[in-house]
Amino acid sequence: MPYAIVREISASIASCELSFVSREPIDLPLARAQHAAYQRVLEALGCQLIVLPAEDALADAVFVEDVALVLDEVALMTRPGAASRRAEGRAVATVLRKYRPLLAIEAPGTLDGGDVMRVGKRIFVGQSARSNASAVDQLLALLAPHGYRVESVPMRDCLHLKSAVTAVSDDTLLINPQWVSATAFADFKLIEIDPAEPHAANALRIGDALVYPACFPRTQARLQAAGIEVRTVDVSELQKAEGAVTCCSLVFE
Ligand code: CIR
Repeated sequence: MPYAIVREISASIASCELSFVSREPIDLPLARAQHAAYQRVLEALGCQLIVLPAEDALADAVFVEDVALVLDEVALMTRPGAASRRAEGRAVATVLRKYRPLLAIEAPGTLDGGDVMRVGKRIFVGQSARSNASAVDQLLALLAPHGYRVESVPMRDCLHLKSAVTAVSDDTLLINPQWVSATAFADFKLIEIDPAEPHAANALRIGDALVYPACFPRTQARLQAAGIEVRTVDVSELQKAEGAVTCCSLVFE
C-alpha cells in the first residue's frame, strides 16, 4: 500500500509564488474542500495518507512535491529554486527520515521536485528557472550508485518539467510538445495533450490509475482512448497558485 504525504493549505496561499499565470483571487475554503477531495481520491486508490498540518508562514507549502524526491532506495531533499520555499522541506524531511536514508541537494544547487520526472531508473530534470546545472550534477553523483541515469531536458514557457510531461504508465508519457520537445523521450510512447488544453500534461499516476484535473476533458478522452483509468478531481483553486495534481503529494511505497 503506497504512502502519500500531503500538507494542508496555508492560510497565506494568496501570496504564493507565480511565474507563468497571473494572480487571481483564491477561494480558500473552496481550495481546502478541493484538496480534501483530492486526498479522498488518493485514499480510494489505496494510498495511506500522511497529512502534515498547514504552515501559514509558508504560502506554497501545500505543494510538497517540490521539496523532496522519494525513490525506492533513498529520499532526497531538494533545495527549491524560490528562496521563499526553502523552509518547506523541514517538516517533510522529518517524515521521510522514518522511511528512507535521506540525501540532500546543497547550495549552489537548486531543484524543484516538479522538475524531476522519474520513469523506472531514468530521471529527467527540466532546465527550468527553478532547477540548475549544479543540482543535476549533484543528482548524478548521488543517484548513479543506485543505478539511476539522470538526463537534463530543455523546456520553455511553463513552470516545471512536469507541467509539460508526466508518465502515465511504465512506457507512456503525456506531453505538451509546445513546452518540451519529444526528442528527449524517443524511447517512450507519447500521448499529446489536446492543443486547446495547454496545462493538461500534469497527471498523477497511482498504480494503474491517473488522478487528473476535471477541466481537461479533451485530453482526458485521449487518455481513456488509450485504455487508461482516469479519476478526475477539481483543482481550480490550486491551479490559480500554479499548482496541479502531482505537486500536492509525495507518493512512495
Ligand atoms: C510555485 O510557484 O512554486 C508554486 N506557486 C506552485 C508550485 C507547483 N509545483 C508543482 O507543480 N510541482
